[in-house]
Amino acid sequence: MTIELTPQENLSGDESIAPQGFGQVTAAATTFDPTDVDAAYSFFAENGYVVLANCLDAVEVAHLNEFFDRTQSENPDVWGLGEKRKPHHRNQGLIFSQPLLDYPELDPYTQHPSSNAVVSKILGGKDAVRFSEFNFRETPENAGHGKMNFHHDRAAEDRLEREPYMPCDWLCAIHYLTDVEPDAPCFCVVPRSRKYVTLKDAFEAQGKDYCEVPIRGPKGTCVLYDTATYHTRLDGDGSLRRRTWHQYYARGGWIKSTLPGKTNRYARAPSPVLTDWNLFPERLAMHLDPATRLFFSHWNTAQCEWVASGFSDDIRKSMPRGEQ
Ligand SMILES: O=C(O)CCC(=O)C(=O)O
Ligand SMILES: [Fe+2]
Repeated sequence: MTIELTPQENLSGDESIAPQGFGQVTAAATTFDPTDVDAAYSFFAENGYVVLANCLDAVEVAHLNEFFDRTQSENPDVWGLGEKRKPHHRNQGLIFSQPLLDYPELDPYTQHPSSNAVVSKILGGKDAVRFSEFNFRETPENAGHGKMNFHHDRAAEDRLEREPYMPCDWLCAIHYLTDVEPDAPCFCVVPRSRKYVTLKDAFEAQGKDYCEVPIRGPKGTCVLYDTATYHTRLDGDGSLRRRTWHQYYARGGWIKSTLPGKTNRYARAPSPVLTDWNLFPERLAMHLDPATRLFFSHWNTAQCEWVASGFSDDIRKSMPRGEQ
């Protein structure tokens, strides 16, 4: 099956200047060693993203690529490669939305030791790290140009004025599973953009400091970004393939914070759920180890109903992406 991206119109930037954003693309991103936790954290706290080198070893990269190959051939429907393309994520390449549901072989990746220390520090300590979502994506060969708009993912209103800003509400980790060379599609961020309501606001306020940073690197590279930070998938030459693993984390627990004009009783609640459809399998949600149960404790109402049903297959089937 030929998969082609459907190009978006550049609504967040300026179409007359660039196909995506405002075309102020810089040369290269700074990369950190994930064991240098303080340096990686400081960079993230200031910029809203950080790139970590060598977060997956060769065996893991081979395993995950073999997982893509195996599931695409044995179970093409879960990738939207079957008879019918799936109703969601149709225009932006392939996605396997909920691979954790049926593949316990992926469990060890959910709290990966390479990035764990940096992830914990960003979310306010290891006891505050919660799981949100885990998916695999592929921009296939010769998929063309998607011109994905710069956007932020889910973001909390109070980010615009709370003090202090950190820890962030949701954190996404994208791991490259194929080499992302200059002509491949790549993740691209706008540093220090998480407190703007639109990309244009960031562009106008930052002036000559505004930039779009393309993140390229060998397989095993990990990008951590605050979901409130503007980003996109920057198109490559339209022919090279890119495979990625996307994992979202949330922040757990209550923390003190202040908002201008509010009493000092303001406190930040655990992050709300990221989506209304994402499900956690029984073996993780009901894990015997309390720390693992806490990590998988951010349930949405679909999950609550699934748990109440005794993790019924029929209930799962009735849910969007329940089987994809
Ligand atoms: O795949 C990418 O590089 C970015 C994807 C993204 O931003 C999204 O799906 O929200
Ligand atoms: Fe996004």
